[in-house]
Amino acid sequence: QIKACLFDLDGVLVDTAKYHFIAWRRLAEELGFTFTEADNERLKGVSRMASLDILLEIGGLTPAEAEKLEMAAKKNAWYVEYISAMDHTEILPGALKLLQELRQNGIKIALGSASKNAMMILDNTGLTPFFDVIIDGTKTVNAKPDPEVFLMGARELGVTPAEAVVFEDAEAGVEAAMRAGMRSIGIGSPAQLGQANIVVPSLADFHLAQLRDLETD
Ligand code: B16
Ligand code: MG
Repeated sequence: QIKACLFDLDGVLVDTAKYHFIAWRRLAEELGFTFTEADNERLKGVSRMASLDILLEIGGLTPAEAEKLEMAAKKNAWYVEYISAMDHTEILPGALKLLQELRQNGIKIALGSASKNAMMILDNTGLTPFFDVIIDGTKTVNAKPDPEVFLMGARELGVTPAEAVVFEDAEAGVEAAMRAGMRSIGIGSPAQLGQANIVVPSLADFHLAQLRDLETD
């Protein structure tokens, strides 16, 4: 029986990918190269430093570690500036309704995000009260596809992996769910998230009955 749902944040509950994109693009411009929206796809669900490595690879740059830390800090300061202006209007379609339905049905809810800025985003959008447990990038050591973030979430909720379902928009996140022994709902395209048990274009296309169907699979 499914007792808990674990949600990724960026790309599932809120569209912060656009803010990550403009902040990384600003850094690339400053470094003298172009960073496109297609390039940005590669950064989804990936940790901050791993994202920087991808960006630098695109630009053909190999700076020293200290410089890299400065670059990441700069990008993050811009990103925080952008997300500090977020409000509830930036919650993605279907997210609020699903969270409300889950609560009404006694299903526990956890956050499983790679972001170190998750708390600010949850607070600004008013989503914080929905969560029984919040696991974000400040609590984990290993980035997705490592299953750590979801295993920690399930443990704190007091459910087994088999009783938990993960909602993810990134390939690395779906893989992390699989490695945690959890079923997953992919939010996006089947071409990219084919490993998930169910793939829907957005949370607005997901219904509680589909969660029940998973139990009988
Ligand atoms: P930060 P998620 C991830 O969040 C983003 O998808 C990814 O693009 C970002 O680099 C990562 O968080 C780290 O974020 O720089 O704010 O710590 O999708 O796991 O909720
Ligand atoms: Mg995501």
